[in-house]
Amino acid sequence: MGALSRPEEVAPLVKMAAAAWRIRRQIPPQEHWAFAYDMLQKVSRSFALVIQQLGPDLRNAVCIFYLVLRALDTVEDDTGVPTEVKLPILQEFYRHIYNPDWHFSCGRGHYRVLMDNFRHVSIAFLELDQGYQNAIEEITRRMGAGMAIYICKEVETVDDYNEYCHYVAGLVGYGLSRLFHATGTEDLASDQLSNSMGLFLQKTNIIRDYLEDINEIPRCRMFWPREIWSKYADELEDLKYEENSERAVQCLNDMVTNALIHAEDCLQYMSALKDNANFRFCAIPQIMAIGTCAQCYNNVQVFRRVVKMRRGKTN
Ligand code: D61
Ligand code: MG
Repeated sequence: MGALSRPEEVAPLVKMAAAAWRIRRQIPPQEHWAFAYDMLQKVSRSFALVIQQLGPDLRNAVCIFYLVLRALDTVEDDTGVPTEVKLPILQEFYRHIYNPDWHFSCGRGHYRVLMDNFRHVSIAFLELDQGYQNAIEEITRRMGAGMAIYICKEVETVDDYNEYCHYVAGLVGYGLSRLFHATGTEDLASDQLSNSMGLFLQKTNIIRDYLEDINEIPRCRMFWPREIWSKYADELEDLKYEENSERAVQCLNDMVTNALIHAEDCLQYMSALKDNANFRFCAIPQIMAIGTCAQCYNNVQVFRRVVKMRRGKTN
């Protein structure tokens, strides 16, 4: 129903479908590449389209970069894997990507299919240029090490929050800047600006996913920093109860304001991009994020139901 009841969203949706069609014809013919692009579409609602509209060379590298980190994140997020098993996998993941015989089964649904067939990702990775491989390896190593730290540690302070988001998203920004630079079309962006690109996206997700995360069974980890929520409640889950609506919304606004700190860096990062496909790749997720921030700000529904941007509104 969604889009048809909103005629203004039909044209963008048709445009997106047409773009997806054009793109599907440009995938390398081998089985591992077919698997990679098929998986990309299945595990990433938000990034599959923007990755596929990149230039041919960069597109393959970013697709593999995404799948490698998504697999790493699947290990991080699987609460069924015991810590003593999980830690060495996270820490050594950057070496496993070179070995098509390695795999570790975890996660659910499409994520499990990705993990079970990870050899396809390795084989595709090994076909990338050395410069791309090096960037992907280094970011995977640093992200895995950072995730391992936060398996055993909670996000307490705002500094912790920034550090955790750096590991899981800021580092993606570093990696993408290096991949952009390696193609020769872009100057190498500063670490500060690259980090902010990731932090803004990750913090927006963390804000939006409050309810989903707090209701998860078994309750996994929460990423709202105690230093912020403790100003408004004794326990983070208290924010979801109706009697605490006023304080909950104040806390939410505090969280959104914290995320918006990164917006200026993001604009500066994007204004320096030269290639139009790279610009679109960066700007579309940022626009989604700022839209999500606008939708969440002062909105008690974040504590009642899941607040998501509709696809037709995203173009
Ligand atoms: C320009 C364009 C895209 C950018 C960017 C700059 C800078 C950073 C990022 C994208 C990363 C933004 C991450 C925001 C979404 N958060 C997650 O997916 C969480 O997992 C984080 C660890 C895995 C990161 C995988 C990733 C994501 C986006 C990419 C990419 C790799 C590679 C290339 C392009 C974009 C989140 O995942 C939950 C889930 O969705 O299952 C979590 O576990 O917290
Ligand atoms: Mg994760």
